[in-house]
Amino acid sequence: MDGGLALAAVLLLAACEGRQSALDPGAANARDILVTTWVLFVGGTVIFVGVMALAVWAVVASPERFPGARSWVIGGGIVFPVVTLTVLQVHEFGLARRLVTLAADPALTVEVTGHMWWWDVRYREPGGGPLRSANEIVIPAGRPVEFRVDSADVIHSFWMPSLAGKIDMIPGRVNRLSIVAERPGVYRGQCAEYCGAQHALMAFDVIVMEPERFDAWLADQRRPAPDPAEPELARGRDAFFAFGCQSCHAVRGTPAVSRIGPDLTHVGGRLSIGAGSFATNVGSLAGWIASAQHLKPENRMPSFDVMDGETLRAMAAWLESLK
Ligand code: HEC
Ligand SMILES: [Cu+2]
Repeated sequence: MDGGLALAAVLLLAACEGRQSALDPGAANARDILVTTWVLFVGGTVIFVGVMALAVWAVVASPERFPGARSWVIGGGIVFPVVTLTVLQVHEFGLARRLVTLAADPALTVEVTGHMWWWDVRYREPGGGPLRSANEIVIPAGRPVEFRVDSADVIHSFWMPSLAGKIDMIPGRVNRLSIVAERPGVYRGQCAEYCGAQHALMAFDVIVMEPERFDAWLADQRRPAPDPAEPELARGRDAFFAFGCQSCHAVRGTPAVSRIGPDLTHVGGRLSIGAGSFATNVGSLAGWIASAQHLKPENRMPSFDVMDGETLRAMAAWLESLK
């Protein structure tokens, strides 16, 4: 029994850490929310235990051993809740204000548009043009970053539990959020508003980099896709166009410019595909192309299951080479 309890406690505590945990904050925004969570949880527990103890006492004690009935009602029933709730409300106003306060001049703006069921991402530096990516967000540590989110279809919710609270992604409206990520690392975000069949597979990786590394990364992302270095990769690229992938995807540096699906210019350099669903490698890319509808039913990309194996491998290898 004791062993079981200890094991349960260890498992529960272990679940608090990790790349998608509101209990393991990596930014002031998330830390503020966590502190409030603990205050409510511990305070609520203490009050609950106190009220239950009083209730038991009231039942078992004889009336003459329970003096001051009136002052219990006024003190416990009116004064205590009014004082406690007023203090909490004031704290809450302050918290809400801090959470929505935008940095005066963010070092980077990241625009994110929710689609059923993936994320279109644009980076903008002050004075710079937009740089498009998808399903992965890279930001510098220690610098203020502003997110501007909206939706292309239904209401989604943009949530990076380790870094900030949720904000709704609403069609036709831009919601904003400022954060300063404190430490480099890989975090995970997730859509937090039910948005259809594949809501659960609408996630993304968040990579927080040291500022110098981030600058190098961003400069590198501006590069268009390189020309294929090997005949197999060239074959993969040609097949990409022969099968009409460009009708939904963009690969900068090629004639593919469509915005219906995720930008694939640097897809091979991203940690995952299918909106945070599968680790990126030649195998998962080939699997996705051949059976997107099997891996993520009803997503907006058809399965291309009519290709011969060699063509499929070449296409996957080309995409994987787009780092
Ligand atoms: C009808 C539009 C359409 C066509 C045609 C299409 N795709 Fe897609 N593709 C999508 C959409 C939409 C997604 C996002 C799916 C999701 O995760 O919900 C996607 C996702 C992907 C991804 C994963 C990207 C990521 O960052 O998660 C890859 C890789 C991909 N497509 C490759 C291809 C290839 C190769 C072809 C041609 C054989 C192709 N697509 C044809 C619409 C399309
Ligand atoms: Cu969603």
